[in-house]
Amino acid sequence: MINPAPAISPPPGIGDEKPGNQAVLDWVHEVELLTQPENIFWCDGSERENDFLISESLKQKVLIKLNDEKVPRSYLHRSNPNDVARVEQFTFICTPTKAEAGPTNNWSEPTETYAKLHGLLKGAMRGRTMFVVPYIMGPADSPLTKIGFEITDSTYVVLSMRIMTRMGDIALKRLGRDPKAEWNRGVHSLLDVNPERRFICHFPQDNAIISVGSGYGGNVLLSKKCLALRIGSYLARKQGWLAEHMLILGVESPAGKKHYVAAAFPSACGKTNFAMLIPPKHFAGWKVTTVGDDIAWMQIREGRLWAVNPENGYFGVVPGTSCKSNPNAMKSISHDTLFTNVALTEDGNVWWEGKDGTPPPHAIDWRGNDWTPELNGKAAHPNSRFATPMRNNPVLDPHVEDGKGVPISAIIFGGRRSDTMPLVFQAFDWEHGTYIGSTMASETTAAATGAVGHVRRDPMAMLPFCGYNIGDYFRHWLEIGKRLSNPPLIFHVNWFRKSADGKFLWPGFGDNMRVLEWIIERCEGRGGAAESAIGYIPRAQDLDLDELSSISAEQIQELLSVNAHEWQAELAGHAEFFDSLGGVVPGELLGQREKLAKRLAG
Ligand code: GTP
Ligand code: SPV
Ligand code: MN
Repeated sequence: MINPAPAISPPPGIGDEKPGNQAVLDWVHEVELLTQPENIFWCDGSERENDFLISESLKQKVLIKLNDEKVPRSYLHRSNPNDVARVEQFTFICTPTKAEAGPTNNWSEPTETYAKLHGLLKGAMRGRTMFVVPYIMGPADSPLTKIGFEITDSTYVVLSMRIMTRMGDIALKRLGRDPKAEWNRGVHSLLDVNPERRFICHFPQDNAIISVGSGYGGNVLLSKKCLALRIGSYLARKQGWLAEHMLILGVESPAGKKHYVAAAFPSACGKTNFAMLIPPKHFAGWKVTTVGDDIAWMQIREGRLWAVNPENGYFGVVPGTSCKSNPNAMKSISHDTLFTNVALTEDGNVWWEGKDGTPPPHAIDWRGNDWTPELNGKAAHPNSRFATPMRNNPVLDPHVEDGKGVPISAIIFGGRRSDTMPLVFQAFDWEHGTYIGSTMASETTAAATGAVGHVRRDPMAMLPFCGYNIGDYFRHWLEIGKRLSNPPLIFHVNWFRKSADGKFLWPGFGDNMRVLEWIIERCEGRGGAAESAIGYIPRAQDLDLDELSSISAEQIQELLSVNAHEWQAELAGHAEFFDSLGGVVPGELLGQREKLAKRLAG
């Protein structure tokens, strides 16, 4: 077998500064005894360390340097072609009982799972360097902030964690010397990057994660889906807050009034794009700013929900990103960016489907093979990604480092639905909104392995990320609502409804501002709507559609319509989903389904 991560030998002064906390030292020693690495590299997050790791990764061909004039200080990584997305079928929640993991998670018994994984990890880092990455999730001064340590044998993981988290000394300072301090233990090894030995396992009761056999994104950047969502949601329920798969954006009107909204869309369904939205010309004076593009941690203060983004960077979908669809993302990734699985042009630039300009006559595709536009294959993998620091975002919100977070006026659920779901509608109240979130559905995307384009229920966009029983999660949402004297209003959007000839009805992207403005108006007690069976829906005259010539009045009607046949099927889908959960759904939500059925029956 070719060793995918040969050891590196740092010069003195790099990788040798141990933390002062004995509990961490003990744990690292245990993992060292198990995995038997050639050496241990203690990461401090410094520039010098980063430069060294980049130079070693270039030597080992883990990274390819891009043209420094076209994309300064940026690199391309190609993952193993068998390892290009999250693997939900190999993701496990290893709570003491199966009931705690609930009907939507793969469960495996913790003692047996530790034994199996320790078997796989035994000697796994022979001839390799074991990196210890200290990091925090959340602003330095937030009460929600969590400390994590990730042990990994991949330099790509270390370099990505430096972008995606606040990494290094900042975490050691926060940890201090207290042996009882709380921190997450993450162990990652590439092993031989074999899908048959690929497991992403969570032990929420131990605040621990073990991931083996992958080198890709959400499988291995243990801060992100594993800690911030799966373990995070488990802790959030115990501690009375919410850990959600949501973007957070700020929206300021020309009069200077600012609101924050959080939105849960499933993977590859538009969070990053919405979080960086540039309003169309017609909305001169409106401004959208980004707090986060993927994860929101929210707590109750003074009867409201306040949100922080635990991350430090964006791990975003590349294909489709252009100056037309998302200019702020294009600026963000124009320098200091780590690309994964995009195509490489002859002049050392990056290329992907949907980028501005004409395709290059020749490139190297994401697998490392020759590519020309005449070939039918994709140049970039559909789930190719960028990792870029949030500091690169020209519309980064000024409150992103604010430990108390930002107050949330609206929560938006949304999915990729070619039919049934109107462009936007508003829940009657929190309980109804929780029902809408709990029955959400979306077409599957390339962000996870498996079939793409089939509609599945994905409650609150958390199906792959809820670290405990989904019934208890729904109950937690209902409980949070009861504690809020000033709850956010809840909405559902669908940018992806299609006409009979299979084309998107709504232009999307910047024009989503038109929907966002209506949402803000509703939050301010203004904004017209018609009451329908499914919630409040704007009439065409309630939306600002000026200067939107690309779309006809009939299309608007279709976008805002509730089709009785489709909604009967939808209602049946809700029942089927709730039934499939085997009795864990709270009575309030079953009651909401009955009420919806009555309203639809008219
Ligand atoms: P994750 O990082 O996987 O959680 O994805 P995400 O929810 O951040 O999705 P992202 O914004 O990266 O968008 C995913 C895909 O949807 C991209 O190909 C976008 O171009 C496309 N997309 C985003 N917003 C819109 C929209 O308003 N309309 C249409 N038609 N496509 C959109
Ligand atoms: C998602 O799939 O929702 C992502 C990408 O944000 S990954 O980090 O791979 O999970
Ligand atoms: Mn995501």
